[in-house]
Amino acid sequence: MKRNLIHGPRFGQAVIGPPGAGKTTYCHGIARFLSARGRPVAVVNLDPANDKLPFPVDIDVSELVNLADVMETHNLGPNGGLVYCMDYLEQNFDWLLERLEALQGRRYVLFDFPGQVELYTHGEAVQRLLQRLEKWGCRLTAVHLVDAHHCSDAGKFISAVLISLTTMVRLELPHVNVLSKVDLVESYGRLAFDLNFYTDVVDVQRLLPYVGTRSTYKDPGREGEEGGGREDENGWEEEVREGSIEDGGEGKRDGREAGTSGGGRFARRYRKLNEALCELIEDFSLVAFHPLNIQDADCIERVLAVVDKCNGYLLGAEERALVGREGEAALLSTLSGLAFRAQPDADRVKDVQDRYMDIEDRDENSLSKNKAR
Ligand SMILES: Nc1nc2c(ncn2[C@@H]2O[C@H](COP(=O)(O)OP(=O)(O)OP(=O)(O)O)[C@@H](O)[C@H]2O)c(=O)[nH]1
Ligand SMILES: [Mg+2]
Repeated sequence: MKRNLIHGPRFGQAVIGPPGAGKTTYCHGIARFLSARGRPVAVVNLDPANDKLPFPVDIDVSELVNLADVMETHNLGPNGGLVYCMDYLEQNFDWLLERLEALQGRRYVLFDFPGQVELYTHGEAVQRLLQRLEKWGCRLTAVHLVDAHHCSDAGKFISAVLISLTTMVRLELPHVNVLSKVDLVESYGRLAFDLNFYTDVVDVQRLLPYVGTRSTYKDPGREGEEGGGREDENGWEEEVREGSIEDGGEGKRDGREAGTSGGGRFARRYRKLNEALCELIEDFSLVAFHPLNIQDADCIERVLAVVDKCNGYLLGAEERALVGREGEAALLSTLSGLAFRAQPDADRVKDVQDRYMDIEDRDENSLSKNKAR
């Protein structure tokens, strides 16, 4: 540990997020971006389920522990197997440390974590692993990716925000939430609000009238309206929906498919649950998202600027020497606090929206709604 600190801290990112959110692609996109700008970088695969890596990495946890072997040896399923693997990695932390110390040059390190959400919201191995990396002298920002397609389903978006919040609170690291694949944000339907609404997460309760519809684009004039259908034996309401933009105006007959937009028992409970969740999210008021398309250099630059502010990378060796170790710790805590709650710049989000959302033919029910905020 001393050996490392003599040369100052290392910097990096713990890249986390649900399965398929784009973590591996992010690590390699960022690595390429930084390398092209002359910043030495290393990618560390910490996902033991990644048996076929789509990109080369500098350290691969599969050399220590591999999910397929663990499942077979211990007769575990994929989830239990992954929990076992992360515990094993944490117990063999020296294996990782040796490899990190052997990396040539003082590289910026990108850790590609597994996607299983419970590892961050319930488990402790990842938390402990991150604490040990920090003690070793690695200044990490947790970069939490959430797939932008969640924006097209109010219930899913609320859940995704809740997971982001729980992860922030549990990991206790400088934290940046990223709305990944923003180029595909409307591929599952038009959004009810403009992109700023989803990135700022300021007034999430406004999503409640849309909870239970497949797309968030729904006439909120129907808010609170009892569905005209009847409940099935489980309390789900079967209803014939009026035509909507995603079914081309034909309407669909199936309460489950249409979601929980009707007045069935479960639908009402689901809405109440979401009301409570929105209240909780607004009480904490910690989550905001930075939009990213990993192919878009402009987006990458903006995300990196926030991440670098969070982990203190923007402090040069001279600034660090000037304020001393204690001063540096205090400054870092202030910086990461500021970045932790940083709302993405509204004009910049608007730029991203102009690039990736079709806003031409929206009517007064959609985009204009959150302009008055
Ligand atoms: N259009 C678009 N696709 C993306 C972007 N980022 C990632 N993808 C795609 O999303 C899919 C999943 O990406 P991965 O990087 O494998 O996601 P992951 O989070 O590592 O997935 P797991 O390791 O399985 O949890 C891949 O097909 C990527 O090409 C993006 O910004 N835009
Ligand atoms: Mg991956």
